Amino acid sequence: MSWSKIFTFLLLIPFAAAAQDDVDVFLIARNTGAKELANGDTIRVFGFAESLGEQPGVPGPTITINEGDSVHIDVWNVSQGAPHTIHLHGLDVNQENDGVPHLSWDIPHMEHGFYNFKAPHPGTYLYHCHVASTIHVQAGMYGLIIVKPSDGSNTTWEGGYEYTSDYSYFLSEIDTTWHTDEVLLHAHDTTMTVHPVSIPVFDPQFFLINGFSDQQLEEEQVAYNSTVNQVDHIRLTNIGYCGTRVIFPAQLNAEIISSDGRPLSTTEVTDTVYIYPGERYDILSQPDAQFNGTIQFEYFDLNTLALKGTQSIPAEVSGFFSVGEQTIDPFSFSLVPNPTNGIVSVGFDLAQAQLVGIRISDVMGRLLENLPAQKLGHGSHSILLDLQNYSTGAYLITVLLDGVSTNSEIVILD
Ligand SMILES: [Cu+2]
Repeated sequence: MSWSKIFTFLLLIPFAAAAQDDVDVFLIARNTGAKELANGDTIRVFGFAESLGEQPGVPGPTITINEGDSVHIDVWNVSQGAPHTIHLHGLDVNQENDGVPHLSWDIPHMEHGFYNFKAPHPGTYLYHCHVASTIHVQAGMYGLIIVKPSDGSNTTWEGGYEYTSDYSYFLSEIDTTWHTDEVLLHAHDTTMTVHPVSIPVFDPQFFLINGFSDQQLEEEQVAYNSTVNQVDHIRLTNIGYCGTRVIFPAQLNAEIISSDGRPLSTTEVTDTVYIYPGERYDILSQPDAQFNGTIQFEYFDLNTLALKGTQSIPAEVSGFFSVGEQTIDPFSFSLVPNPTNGIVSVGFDLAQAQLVGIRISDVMGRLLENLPAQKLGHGSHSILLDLQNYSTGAYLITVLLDGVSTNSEIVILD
């Protein structure tokens, strides 16, 4: 097929039609990409792009679809040599669309093919090329697939957990010695003929989250930002050759709800998740305290369990709830007496009738008591708090107005 014919055809294909039930996805496979690493070096990569004019990204484009959608992924191989496929890792698709080349088919240079499937269970999945996959995956041919429930809502699955924000941490590594022409230009075929390639022992120097590492992560939108009591969804996916230990701050109350696209019958609250190559975990977080820290990622060797590298991303939990574009102004109140022998009066003025609640936490921000809210009219108010059952120490008192958290004050119990 000539280039002019391909170009004409491309113009006619909708880029990613967003029809409710029919989704067309377009991927260009290339062997000639370039990726800038955290140390400023640029290496050669393989990868997928959404258009001919784009460089392939590592990871490739994220494919987001709804349960029940009929999905048609049109893959064009303009890779200058190697055949490619798309393996839909973890999705229930038939043999024809599974993308394992010697068990189905592959896409030779300058040809294209469709992968068709009906999006099954909501969850987190991935795609990758399955031709000489050890090399092509490390070379960069992978991307994320997110299946949302049929209505596209922020719910984990039909009848599942509702959440506010959706975070994705896609883990992989790069060993630059695998990104030389010598390794990447090895002979390809799909007849399972052995072509000896001299590949160095995998010993990565770069440990990636969503394709970036170290100071690169500061510029990417990877930070976890939430507010107290907000429920968020965190998707963990590993397409590297290391295992990764993900350590969440305890304040996030991270709960594993699903694994490899299937809800767990018993969920588990934990601060540590081990994720091995090809695995996905869906996590719910619901921070119970203001917090400023990090989520840690520790990449370890699967054979020796030796720690190979670490990354961290900021995790910030704010005590102020946003209402639309606005943040509630800090609300001032007094604590009298302070220090106290056990009874303290919380005094404040209201400009209008509001629902008032009070929260008692320890100084680490851990919630100890959440007093029921009461409707109060405008004017001056004082609410007596009985702390006599608490041990001597400092406590954070937070007043909530109409369910919205204000700033906190410290009370000292003698
Ligand atoms: Cu490939």
